[in-house]
Amino acid sequence: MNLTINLLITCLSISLISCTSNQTKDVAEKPNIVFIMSDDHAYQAISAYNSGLVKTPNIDKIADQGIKFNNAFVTNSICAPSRAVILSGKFSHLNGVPGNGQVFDGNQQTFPKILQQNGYQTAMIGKWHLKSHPTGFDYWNVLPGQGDYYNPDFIKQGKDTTYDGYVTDIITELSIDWLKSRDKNEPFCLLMHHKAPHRSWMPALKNLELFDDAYFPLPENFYDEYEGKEALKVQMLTVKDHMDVRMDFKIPCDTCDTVSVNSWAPGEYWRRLDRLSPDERQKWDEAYKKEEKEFYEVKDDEPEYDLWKYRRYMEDYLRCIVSVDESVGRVLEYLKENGLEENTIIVYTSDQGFFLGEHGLFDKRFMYEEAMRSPLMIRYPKEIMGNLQTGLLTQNLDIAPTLLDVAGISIPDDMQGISLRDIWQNSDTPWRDAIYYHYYEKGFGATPHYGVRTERYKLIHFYDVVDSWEFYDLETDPNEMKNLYNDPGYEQQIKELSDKLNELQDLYMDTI
Ligand SMILES: [Ca+2]
Repeated sequence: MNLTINLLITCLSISLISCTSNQTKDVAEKPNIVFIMSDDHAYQAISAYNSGLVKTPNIDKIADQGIKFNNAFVTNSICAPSRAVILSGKFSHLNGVPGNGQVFDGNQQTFPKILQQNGYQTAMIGKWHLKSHPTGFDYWNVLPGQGDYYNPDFIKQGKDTTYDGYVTDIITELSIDWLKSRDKNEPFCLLMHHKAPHRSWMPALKNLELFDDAYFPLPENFYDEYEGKEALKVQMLTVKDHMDVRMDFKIPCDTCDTVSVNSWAPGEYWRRLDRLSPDERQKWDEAYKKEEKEFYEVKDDEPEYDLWKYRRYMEDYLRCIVSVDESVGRVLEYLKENGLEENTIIVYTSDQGFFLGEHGLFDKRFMYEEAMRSPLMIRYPKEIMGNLQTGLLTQNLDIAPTLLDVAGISIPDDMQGISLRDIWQNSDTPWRDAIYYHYYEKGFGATPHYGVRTERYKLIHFYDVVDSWEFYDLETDPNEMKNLYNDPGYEQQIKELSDKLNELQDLYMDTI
């Protein structure tokens, strides 16, 4: 495998002595862990994955100097469930958080708890979103619920507190402050979880005019008509029809038609904006005047209005990404300046992927590629020489076992993931040939579904709101436009995937 060759060549070029001494140090010195996770960060909006949309030079560094996972998936594409899977290393049906409504039981086993029991200083800073207070952390300072973008409230070790500023900057500063104050004789594990770029995509005030002149072409399957896709016909998550003029496009139009579903009422949006000081609010209003003017020019011209909606979506979403990238740069810089680069494993990921107009959608939830797949990259110079990538099928389920493995701690038998360390250390390790997915929530017109994805094929069963099956050949149809489930000629492949689905449900103990 290419990975082995790359590693071997790099190792030999440094000389055998240095490789040997690294191995000795591994035993003596526990690695530090910095786990950075953003919320709803699509891999399409990371230049290491897609150079066409936005530049993310700092996030890219983690991939350039480490390993980039090109087929990293979640088990259940929505915020709280993904976080519970990552912490526990178990699927949603076993960790107690199948949807955003459940409370995470903090008494259960998590990887930070195990690290703490093994001498690690642990910290959780930023978006937690699991309803119960964090457990297993020496220090925690988290946003209540979804949190706010501006001058946000936090819960610091159980105590309500408020910080002035922009949430991404605050999470970064709190994280660096904690790194500075830690006991330098012990290894550490920092979880830095950004709120951004979650809806409703409110950028840092200094970035409100970024991308003003940019052109964002619609994705080629923006106008997917959902033929053979019964679940997509009933969802309420399209850019065209389900974004709110005020909350999503930031246009202060009280008479405009608006879409308010679930808790995302416009009132909620204004409450969030009310957090700005009068000076900040003035800056905000000034910055969006251009967009407001454009809105009245295009709103009655449908094709133009669609383009405009997509552009409004991309502008604010990407403005939020720019701050996340800056944050990663600041953390990398701190590690470098403090001699922590070599012995720290840095992970960058998102709690899931996100649709940036593919199939006409925003949001996540569905088992289509853009929502199910997340960015994942790991930098760990002691073991990964850099510029590696892999297409093996990985899941957020694997993060807990990976971090425990790197820390030299045995992985509990009841964790369901596999250590990714095997991928960069031992190319001959047999790897999974399929992944299992199960989404449960019904919000925004979404239908619960489960399915299986192999390297080439995907089989999905929607149940409850809509009962239907979908089957895709990702090699001939990477945009998942043609549901082949009822087409003649695929019976054999569908049978194989169906058997695989049953096998994985048994393996992971998911009784449907
Ligand atoms: Ca999310």
